[in-house]
Amino acid sequence: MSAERAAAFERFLAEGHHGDMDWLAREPSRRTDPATLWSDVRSVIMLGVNYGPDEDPRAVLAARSRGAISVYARGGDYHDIIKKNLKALARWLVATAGCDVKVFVDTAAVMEKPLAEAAGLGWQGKHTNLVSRGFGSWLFLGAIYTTLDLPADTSEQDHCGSCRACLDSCPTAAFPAPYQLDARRCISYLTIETKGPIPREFRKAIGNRIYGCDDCLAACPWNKFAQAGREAKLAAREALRAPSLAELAALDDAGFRALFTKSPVKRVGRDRFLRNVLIAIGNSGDATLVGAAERLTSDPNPLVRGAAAWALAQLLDAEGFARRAHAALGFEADDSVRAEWQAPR
Ligand code: B12
Ligand code: SF4
Ligand code: SF4
Repeated sequence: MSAERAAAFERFLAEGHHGDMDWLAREPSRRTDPATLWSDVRSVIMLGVNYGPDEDPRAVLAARSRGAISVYARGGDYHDIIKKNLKALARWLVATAGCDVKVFVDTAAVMEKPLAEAAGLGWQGKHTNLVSRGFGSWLFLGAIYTTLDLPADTSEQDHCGSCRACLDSCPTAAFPAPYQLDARRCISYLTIETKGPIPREFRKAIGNRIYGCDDCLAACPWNKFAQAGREAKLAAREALRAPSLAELAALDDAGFRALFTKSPVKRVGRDRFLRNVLIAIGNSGDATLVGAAERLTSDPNPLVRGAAAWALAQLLDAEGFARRAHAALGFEADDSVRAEWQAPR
């Protein structure tokens, strides 16, 4: 990876843009220098898998009583699906060329985007993701590190030009500058990585996005060349295209696991997911969802109870909320939940 990109990564960490993702800051040289991760590596083969949606993923944002799950999480878990395919390819490589290999998708200390750019798959756009001339912003990435000495491809050029559609589309102003993301402001980070309550300043802007966000990707004009993905296991499940918030709010642990079996959503667990659903309920303007939020004010998990209090604060009038808060504060012992009942709306 170029020294310039390595320096940009160091700056991202120094500015704290990684938030609570401490694992990103652990041994940064393993990310910026593949040979530090594995000293035998001679070449990196980068792969992209098209997961282009078959509809505008932003359409569901207008259906405020429904939840918006980002495109990458509407189907099966790409980590498992792509890793399986990469392993098959790696086995073939080993059998054919007699080399050693390691296979990575997302979770290892590998900077997949700069590596994919260097391999000519696309360029890192102003939204910081890889954009491809053939597939727009909808490529998952994976890597095969190998001991084989392969000729290097030509790196792709930046084709963003004067466009800034992705930067202007972000609901939470998460880009301090083009090509830089402050993850702490990104809805993807807030709904997936954040373990505690979502900071108040972002709750309204989150709208009905309950897992991830696609706004900057979907705004990219290069998507006009994109095609719907063809990997059946990655295709959107009907139940996850625009799920009803009322139904999601009723999920217990077993129901959550059953609905999200083999889905990346499973990773956040039922309680964090319900927190997100309650933020969306608060933003729905739908009075029929008061009962769902009300039920969750007595959930065993404080994260859920606190988000339920916030949702009620949005849906009830001031007098109704004050009455409800007074009753709850009579028995609520958790400080973070008490703060939600006491906070100004
Ligand atoms: C941490 C992480 C996140 C974090 C931080 C995202 C980020 N942009 O860093 C959070 C949780 C927010 C996140 C969100 C998402 N993620 Co994510 N994430 C990762 C992960 C694990 C590491 C990324 C990383 O190293 N970040 C650290 C930053 C500093 O690195 P960077 O983005 O490359 O930053 C570079 C630029 O800032 C650049 N730069 C700085 N200044 C300048 C100036 C110029 C002129 C240029 C050209 C460049 C430049 O230099 C830096 C170093 O290269 C990768 C998987 C992996 N192992 O690589 C997936 C990955 C990046 N995520 C992915 C996806 C799909 C998403 C989401 C779309 C999911 C969703 N729908 O909600 C969103 C997109 C949000 C966004 N706009 O980036 C895909 C992206 C695929 C692609 N086509 O690029 C990846 C590659 C996973 C995969 N295997 O497919 N993600
Ligand atoms: S994923 Fe959403 S919140 Fe995150 S940077 Fe893109 S538009 Fe902004
Ligand atoms: S929306 Fe425009 S600026 Fe953003 S990545 Fe796409 S081409 Fe680049």
